[in-house]
Amino acid sequence: MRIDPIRRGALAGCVLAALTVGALSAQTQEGASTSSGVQESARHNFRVVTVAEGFDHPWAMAWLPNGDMLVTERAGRLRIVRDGRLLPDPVAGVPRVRARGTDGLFDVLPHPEFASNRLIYLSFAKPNADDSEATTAVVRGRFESDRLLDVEEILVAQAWSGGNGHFAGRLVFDRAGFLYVTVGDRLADPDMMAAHPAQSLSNHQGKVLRLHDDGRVPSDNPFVGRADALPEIWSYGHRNMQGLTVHPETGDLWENEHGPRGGDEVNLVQRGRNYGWPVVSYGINYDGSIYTRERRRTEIESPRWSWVPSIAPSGMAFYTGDRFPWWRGSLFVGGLVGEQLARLTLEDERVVGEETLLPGVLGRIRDVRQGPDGFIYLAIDNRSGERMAPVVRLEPAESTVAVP
Ligand SMILES: [Ca+2]
Repeated sequence: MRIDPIRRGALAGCVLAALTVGALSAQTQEGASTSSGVQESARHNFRVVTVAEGFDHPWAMAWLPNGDMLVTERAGRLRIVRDGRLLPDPVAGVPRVRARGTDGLFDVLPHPEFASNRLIYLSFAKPNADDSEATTAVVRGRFESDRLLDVEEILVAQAWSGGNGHFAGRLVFDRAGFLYVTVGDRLADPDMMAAHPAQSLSNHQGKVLRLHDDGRVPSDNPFVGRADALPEIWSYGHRNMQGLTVHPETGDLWENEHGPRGGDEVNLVQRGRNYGWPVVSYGINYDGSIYTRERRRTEIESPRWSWVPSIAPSGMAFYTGDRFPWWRGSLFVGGLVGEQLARLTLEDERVVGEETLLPGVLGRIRDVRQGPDGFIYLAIDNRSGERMAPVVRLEPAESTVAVP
């Protein structure tokens, strides 16, 4: 199937330092076509290539061992891209979600041993019986013949609210096979300060949770056995965490979260720690009022990076592939409001630099992943004036890339 290149109009506003019309990169797989625009950056020049089009607010991407790509759509559909083609029918068996505003179906994550157990995990906004409230929930099911079977709820977070927004819902497995789930603060009022639910261990609002793969609570979680705490909690004091990933070398857990007006954060998530929301923040209220002037406090973890003004960070991935050797070890973060791809460089556990890629070029970027082919995949939330959005990938513009 032929896939149209990124339309030139979508490139308006970007800095195109060079236009190269020529043969596809030798690495380009059959079935993908390339735009002619070469994007320049500090370390690599690259092209944006459309992988598949026609997604309605894609939220997350994942790959199966056979090469299938799974893509969630916010309204509650799980889609399959097979051999470069978006299959017309969504996967059956996905639970009912509350799809309102920016809420709905969120992440998709295969089990680390998917090849033998065929388990897929989904996070979503789960409505209650009369749809008056919702919370973040996680199911898993067996993926057989393009359907989800034996779907079971393994988490219904204690984060119910009648309001929309701030479900978070990112999922990741660490190297030891523990499942981490981000649950947002559900937009509780920051003026509550120390009484804010994100600062209380008696609920799941504004928490990173750590579970066994079947939803059971690991006995070595930090607050197990405390009467005033829920045992699933791994870290607290978060706001709305939209990116979650594991460092490829250290195995550490990294997340990003939306601040209020200003104060988006990248955090290294550590066991039992408090990340400060809302008592310590770089941000202010959307209306310009101030709820805290505290930027740091010794007992609270400071962000490893922050954005003022906000870019509204989204999916996030460390790059480890061979396609872009100079980008190995960089942390890529999508921007929604910021309509960009941030490349953060690290030294040990510190973020030491940021490069902004694709500013205003592709629209709102919802998810960022490294594909099994070593290309960097982006799920575009939407583009101005268009209802459907693509999944694209970045490919090196040069057929041979110097190795650092
Ligand atoms: Ca914080």
